[in-house]
Amino acid sequence: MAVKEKIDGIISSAAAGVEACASVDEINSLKVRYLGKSGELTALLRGMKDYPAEERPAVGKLVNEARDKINALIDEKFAQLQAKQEEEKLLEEKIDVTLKGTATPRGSLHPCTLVKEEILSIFTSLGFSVAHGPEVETDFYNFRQLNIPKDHPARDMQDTFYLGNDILLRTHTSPVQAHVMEENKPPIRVVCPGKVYRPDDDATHSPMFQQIEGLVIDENITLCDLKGILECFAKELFDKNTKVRFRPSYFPFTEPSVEVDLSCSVCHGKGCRICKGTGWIEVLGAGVVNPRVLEMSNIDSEKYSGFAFGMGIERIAMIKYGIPDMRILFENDVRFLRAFK
Ligand code: 2NM
Repeated sequence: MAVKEKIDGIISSAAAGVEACASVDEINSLKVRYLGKSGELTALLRGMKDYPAEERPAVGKLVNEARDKINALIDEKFAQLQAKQEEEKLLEEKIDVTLKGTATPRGSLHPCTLVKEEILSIFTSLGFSVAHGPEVETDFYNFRQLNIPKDHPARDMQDTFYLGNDILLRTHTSPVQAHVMEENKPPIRVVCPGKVYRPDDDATHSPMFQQIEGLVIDENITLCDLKGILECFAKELFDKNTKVRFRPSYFPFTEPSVEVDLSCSVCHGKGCRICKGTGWIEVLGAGVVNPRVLEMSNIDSEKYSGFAFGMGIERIAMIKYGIPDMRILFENDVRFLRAFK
């Protein structure tokens, strides 16, 4: 029967085709070619009417068997190729989880931040709380409330960046303490850290620097309490043998006012480069709060008295770490900053 040979021919050419397939795409197009609408087997079924009626069932059976056989070959090859393709993809995408990672370099705290945190921790351990306030202030809180009226010569001590007629960048953190006095009743024990601004710029002055000021108000507070607290602070910040010396000075918000020197922690008073041969380093300004400042904040100056002090954080960092030029603290040269890791 010629048709059987023809069908066998189709099967063996399909089998050879399947064998030669190397990808899932190729097997898919082979499937269309042999089993699709315009395939040879479909053509045979379409031409069935040309066969004598008694042969048609046998031809139909042969075509169906051939279709099943080719289908099975294709399915089997398809499964093989798909498995192979998946395996290749897995190999290609393989990652070595044992490889060393790329480490992100860790930063470090700025020396001024380290010094500020150390100073705050000394004062909080002495019972002080920490207060913050705005860097943009009014003339009232920065000056007048602190007994520095307009056109007073004391204003020349603190050259000022004005943003408007009565608005300025605070020149010290004292306005924070003015707010604290206004909003709280004594006893008050507070330290105020923060950025302050003055138009100076040289090896020992920056137009922006940081301060910490302290304020204590209670009954019977005297200059002795100030000295005791500052001695305790100095011994913690530098070393146990640090001595504190007061020299008379002037601030409009304190009376009496003092400059506070600490014995040089480098040479212990013998005289060196850091203390310029004097054995002492000027570190703070301080004094007994002027009663007028208390009265302006509605605190009864007959009943209460207080002391206040202020220091520059950059200056303390320079002393503590032996930094000769303040500008180094603002350059953010990583070779310098990394030394504080
Ligand atoms: C200093 C020196 C002396 C000070 C005074 C006040 C306040 F709010 F009580 F008036 N706060 N800070 C003060 C006193 C600050 O810095 C060198």
